Amino acid sequence: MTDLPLPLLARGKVRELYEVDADHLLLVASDRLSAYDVVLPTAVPDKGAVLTGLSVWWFDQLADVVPNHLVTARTSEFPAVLEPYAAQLRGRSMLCRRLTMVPVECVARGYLTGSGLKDYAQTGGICGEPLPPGLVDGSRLPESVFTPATKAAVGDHDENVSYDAVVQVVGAELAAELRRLTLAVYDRGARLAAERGILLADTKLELGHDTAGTLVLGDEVLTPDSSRFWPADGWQPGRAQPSYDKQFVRDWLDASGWDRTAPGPELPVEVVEKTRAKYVQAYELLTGSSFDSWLRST
Ligand code: PZK
Repeated sequence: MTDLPLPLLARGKVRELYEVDADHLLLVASDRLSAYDVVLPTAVPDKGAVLTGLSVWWFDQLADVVPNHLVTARTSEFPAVLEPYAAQLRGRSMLCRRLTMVPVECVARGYLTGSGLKDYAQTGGICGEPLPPGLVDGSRLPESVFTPATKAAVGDHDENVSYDAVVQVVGAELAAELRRLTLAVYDRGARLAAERGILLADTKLELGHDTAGTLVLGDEVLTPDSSRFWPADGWQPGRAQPSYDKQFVRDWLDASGWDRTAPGPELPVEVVEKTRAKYVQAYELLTGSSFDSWLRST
């Protein structure tokens, strides 16, 4: 994906994490996208930069709620060893402070879908939190809920766990802080996005401690890869909601006869172009700035 002269610490489905020095990491987002849990062979130009630009913007919006790990996204401020790679890294990479990550996937949901819907169908609640009867796929929840999960091995799905299970892993004090911060980030993000015509159905955060022991927001935040983005004007509880960013891809894949096994088919250029436009549109709607201005600022 990216061949940097740095140790690769972790590789996600569509991004990579490199060790820069003892205190710093470089998070690099690729232009790949996954659909039906398979990473497709076709890149969507600028997707990594859109997600990085959104994350950086959200970090700033959320600065009064929680501190974050971002040091800089300007390639000119990256360590000198990365200078030859500036063109490949521009817009899609963040130099971050190294944290000690909390081993809990911090998820907040404001709408019922996905694994939350599955849990609700089986138990009448999510992660042990009861919910009213009669909710359907896409229903708005009476209030946002913290639905933590434990990290699964690469390729597997995270497993929803109860709040009590989180207390067992990290203690009562940190569990309460994780819940408070996760809901505060989600509520702020969902309120702002809804004003711009985008429903943030749910989001997944990664939190960690810095060397001073402060809880810090890591990873990428409130992006279409870490959250479900739905167009507000297409919202209709009782069915699967259209995806803000991936719907053209899903529609084309559904009609292609693909059996949802890897590697997946190459996407036609018009699907790639329409999908790129959705990512750029999400950036510009949410931030109120041009995507070009993001690229220029890095
Ligand atoms: C860290 N991840 C998840 C993200 C991947 C995997 N600031 C940090 N300090 C220490 N560790 C992490 C972070 C961050 N962010 C994040 N795993 C470790 C992850 C991106 C790509 F492959």
